[in-house]
Amino acid sequence: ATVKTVATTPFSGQKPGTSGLRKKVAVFAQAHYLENFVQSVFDSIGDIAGKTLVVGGDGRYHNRTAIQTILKMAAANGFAKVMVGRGGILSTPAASCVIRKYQTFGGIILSASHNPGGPTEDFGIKYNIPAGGPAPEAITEAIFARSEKITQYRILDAADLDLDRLGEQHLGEMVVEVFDSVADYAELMQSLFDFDAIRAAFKAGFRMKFDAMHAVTGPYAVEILEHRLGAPAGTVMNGVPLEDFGGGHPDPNLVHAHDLVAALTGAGAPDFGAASDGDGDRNMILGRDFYVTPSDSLAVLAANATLCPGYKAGLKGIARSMPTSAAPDRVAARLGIPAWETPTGWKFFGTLLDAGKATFCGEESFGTGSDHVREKDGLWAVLAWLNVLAVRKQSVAEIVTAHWQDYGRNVYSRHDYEGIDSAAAEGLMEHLRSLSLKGQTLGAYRVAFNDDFAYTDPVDGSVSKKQGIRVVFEDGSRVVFRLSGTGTEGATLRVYIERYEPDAAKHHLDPQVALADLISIARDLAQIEARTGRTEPTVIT
Ligand code: VG1
Ligand code: CO
Repeated sequence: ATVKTVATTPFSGQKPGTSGLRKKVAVFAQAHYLENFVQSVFDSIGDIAGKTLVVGGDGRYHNRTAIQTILKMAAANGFAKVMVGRGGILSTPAASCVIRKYQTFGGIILSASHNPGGPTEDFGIKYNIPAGGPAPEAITEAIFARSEKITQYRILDAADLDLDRLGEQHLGEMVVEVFDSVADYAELMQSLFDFDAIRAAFKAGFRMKFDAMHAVTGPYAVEILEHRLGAPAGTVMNGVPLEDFGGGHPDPNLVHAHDLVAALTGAGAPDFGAASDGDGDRNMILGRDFYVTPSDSLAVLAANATLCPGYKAGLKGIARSMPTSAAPDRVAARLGIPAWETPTGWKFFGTLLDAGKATFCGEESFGTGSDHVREKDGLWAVLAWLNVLAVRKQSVAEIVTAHWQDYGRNVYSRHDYEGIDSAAAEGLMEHLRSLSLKGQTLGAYRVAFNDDFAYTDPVDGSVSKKQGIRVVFEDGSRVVFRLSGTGTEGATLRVYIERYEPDAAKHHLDPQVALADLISIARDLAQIEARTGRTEPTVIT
């Protein structure tokens, strides 16, 4: 096999967003497009000679093609070894687990997460650092800068490898090891949670449904829930990963995980329901006729963490993204541990986890996780809930409502306006940025302050600006506005609404009702209808 040096010219817009570079498949399929980005990664991460890289993806359309290219480029650029999940499959948390366990020089994860897959849908790529987490901004910016100047890339002229055959193969000087995508991850989960207690619960008749949404978690969930924990066959729904996710939208929320929601509704429904997304890092938690808001899920798990063997010693701190509700902060205060508020995106939790300042982290966008890896972890959250349910022997609804009674409820909702005109979206954000609202009264609320959230990392001092417009009221209620950094079409406006409700008599109210006045304040402030033409959000969570 010979190394080819291929002349190329830059593509504009190879800038990683909230979680890597995400584009339509047709964009990635252009000659040199993927190669340019991968070479830009290899040129930006330091000396790779003799090192090991992990590669895998969520199995979506173009996954295998991209992996073959990356393997040949890794060989041509001097990696000694690449570890690939069998069939090219690795969930995002499993990739993080393997990077850490085998102390590799990071990994490349191929995913567009919750975005649909297929020839006309989305693809994505990101580099994770040796600690196992998404590359921090300094690195993603270096990759982008490199992509704008690139003139050539290196690739081995060789035949494709068999990604389905376990064991070692060779690509020139480089070893390619195809390994079991599930085993290391399942072992890690077993070390953190009380599998005996969960197994006993299933044996005693506890029932759940897990919706893998035809995405990457199918094989992980079947192995862990059905094989290791003894849940009945059929507990995992849509468990076979498909290149187009069965035509669905692998986003675990009330809109897209409708099969699961239907299965959890009514008297005969199972005790517990959960779903994960395209790449396995998100989770949605349901009880029978009960939905757990992700912010509450983080708070409840943190309050109950010591019931899980891996967290028996307690938590060092809790971190949440800025738009996530303050429910976890209340738990941190009670526990006497720090509560951290970071910008949106898991990459901002890495330094806190590495420094031992936080143990649990979460985002309102169905992301929950801990210091066991450096990504959010869908099945981890499911197992944490199973562990808590098995020990407390109460229903999901009982546990959450008791939590609200104890701490008060941070009533919360997110409204997404998807696919709006990009210029209109930018104009809307500029308008919000220009407002000075301090001291003004809006409906029943007085504005304490408004700003564009800026973050200084408490560990490495790096500064991230323009992370979302906050309008914070004197009673702690908030509305927050951001533009999505993961979409591939037009712009998506996210509006986050939160109000604290201490009165237990009002905890049962539908958040859309309880938040109605703040929702209309947010609409008016941002002039949503006038600027976007939209009267209603496309997705409410
Ligand atoms: C969204 C979520 C964010 C999450 C990111 C990646 O980003 O809001 O909380 O970290 O997706 O999740 P944005 O910029 O679209 O709001 V995943 O599961 O797509 O890797
Ligand atoms: Co994801």
